[in-house]
Amino acid sequence: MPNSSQPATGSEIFYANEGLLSQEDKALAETLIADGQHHLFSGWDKPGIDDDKKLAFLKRLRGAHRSYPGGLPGYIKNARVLLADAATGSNPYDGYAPEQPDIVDLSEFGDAYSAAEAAGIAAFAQTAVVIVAGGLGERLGYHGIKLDIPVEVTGHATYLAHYAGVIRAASQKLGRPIPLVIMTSLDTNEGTVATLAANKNFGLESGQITILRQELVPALSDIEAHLALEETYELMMKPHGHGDIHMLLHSSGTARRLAEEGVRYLLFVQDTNGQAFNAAFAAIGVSEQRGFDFNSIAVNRVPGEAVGGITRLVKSGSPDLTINVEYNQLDPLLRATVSPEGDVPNERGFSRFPGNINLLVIRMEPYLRVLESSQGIIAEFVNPKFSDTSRVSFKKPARLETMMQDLPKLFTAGEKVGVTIFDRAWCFSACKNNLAEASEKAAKNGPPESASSAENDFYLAGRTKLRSAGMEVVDEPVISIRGIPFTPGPRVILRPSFALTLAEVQERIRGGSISGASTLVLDGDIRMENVTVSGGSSLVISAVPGASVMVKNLNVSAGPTFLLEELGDAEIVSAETPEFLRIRGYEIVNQGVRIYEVSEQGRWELDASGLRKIG
Ligand code: UGB
Repeated sequence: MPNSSQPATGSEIFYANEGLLSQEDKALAETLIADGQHHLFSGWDKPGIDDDKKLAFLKRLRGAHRSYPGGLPGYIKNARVLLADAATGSNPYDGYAPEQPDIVDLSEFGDAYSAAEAAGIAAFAQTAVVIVAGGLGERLGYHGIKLDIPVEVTGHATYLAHYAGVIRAASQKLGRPIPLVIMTSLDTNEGTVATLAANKNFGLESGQITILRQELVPALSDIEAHLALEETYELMMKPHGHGDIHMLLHSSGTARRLAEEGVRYLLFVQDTNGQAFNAAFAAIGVSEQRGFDFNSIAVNRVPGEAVGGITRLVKSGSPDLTINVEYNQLDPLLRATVSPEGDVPNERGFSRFPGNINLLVIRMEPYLRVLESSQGIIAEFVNPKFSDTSRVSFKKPARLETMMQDLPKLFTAGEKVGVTIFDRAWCFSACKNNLAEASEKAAKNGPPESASSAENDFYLAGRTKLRSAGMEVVDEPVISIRGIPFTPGPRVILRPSFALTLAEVQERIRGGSISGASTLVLDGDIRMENVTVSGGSSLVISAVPGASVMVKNLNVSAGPTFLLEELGDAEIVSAETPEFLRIRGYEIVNQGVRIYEVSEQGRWELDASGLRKIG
């Protein structure tokens, strides 16, 4: 026991309290004390005071210990190694020069695109979709889970409804339930589970969905990796990053189970990219065709934007490494090597290296190997902000982080890493920024990545598909809504139940035209021949599974429609206005559009004389 004239040390006061603790907690605390973490206990009171707080504190420590492979001692050990490197200011890319990675360019449609898409939709039968949805959307200023945000406010399909719609349609088409894994966090788990329950899993079987919840990791207060306290009895915890998905797929046994069920590819998708499945099938096809073990779907990157650049790093005596260089590290790397002026536009106006959008196709076999050897801890890093040049203490606590795109850093056996480039708006339009930030980006000709630009691109993808099928599409002139460019029409929504691939759209549409601020929504097994939608009118057709509808020689040019109405200054801040509208600055009002709803199975026809069953 401590001498009464001196304050008790962490270990003394801890032992004074040991009667409170379970064997497991005691063993963990002893390990931590032996590992130099006495301070965690030094502020404790004597037994009888705040005992409930002591137990809650130990529960938190236990949780952090259990959720990290190697437990807290492993975390502290990894942290010390990384912090020592950070203190010396060592550059992970020292000696490497960036070169172009192995790129397949599918930014235009054509034979190569069609062949890749055909190979990919077949391989999708052995693919599982993994959505990382643990992020909070702080930049967006939205308070719910991002998966609940409608990707479009004509039919109000949320991101999760849209993704699930693709998986449902693909499962039906391919005759196999496509597995869906969703990574949640403390912030998003409850909301995600509630949304799935409220929507009956969006028609997916419950066994089809796996939820993996990521945990926070302890913050580190200095170079010695002392775990940071908010206050006595309160451990400071921080997010570990989207790379947790690999750890969770490993530690939960999900990756191995999926492999045993025949899954050959994992497709990783961010929470709010409504364009992801326009490109995903062709990208999976490229992985098949080229034997890519790790295939990053990428875009032409705008210099300075917050997406990483994918480069092949070359250094004599070391194997080449094709990897995402995160946006904060790209400019210094370029300055030190191939571009003294830094991350500046090339002759085409883009950054030298393709932009990572964290839409990844990973082959299961090498993935399992890497998970096994790393326990799923993928290339952790630490980014401490040192308080002075002695590089010992921090301005604020740091933590270890991981990024899901860093997996190739652990490849060792000659795995093939490649990049597939698509047209940007076709494969990527995230909903990440609030209107003020988005309009600043737009003013600098950068991608706004707001809810409005994401919706704009969602309709654009619909128009692009119709055009590729030979339909005449006449765009309205672009307007600006709160500083963000928006094309008011035609607004085209082709649900996954209508077509998953470009080839299917091309097969289902013959001739016809669409123009003005018109709306076309097709949901189900529908074919159109010589259909005209014009004058800001609307055509909405929805058919249940088992019903097929042939729409022929129809001309829609009047009637109630969907009106785009901008929100006024008062409405945009009003608590009465739903937040999903406030983050986009407009609403789309249904004036009472007639919906051709086919709720009975069989063959149907719709033409100028109306809708009727023909078989
Ligand atoms: N996410 C989680 O699930 N858990 C976490 O702990 C953190 C995030 P951000 P970031 O495509 O625009 C990435 O925060 O990290 C989920 C790439 O690193 O939106 O700034 C979250 O829910 C970058 O190279 O992105 O940047 C969301 O679904 C570039 O690709 C996803 O992870 C950039 O995304 C991304 O989280 C981009």
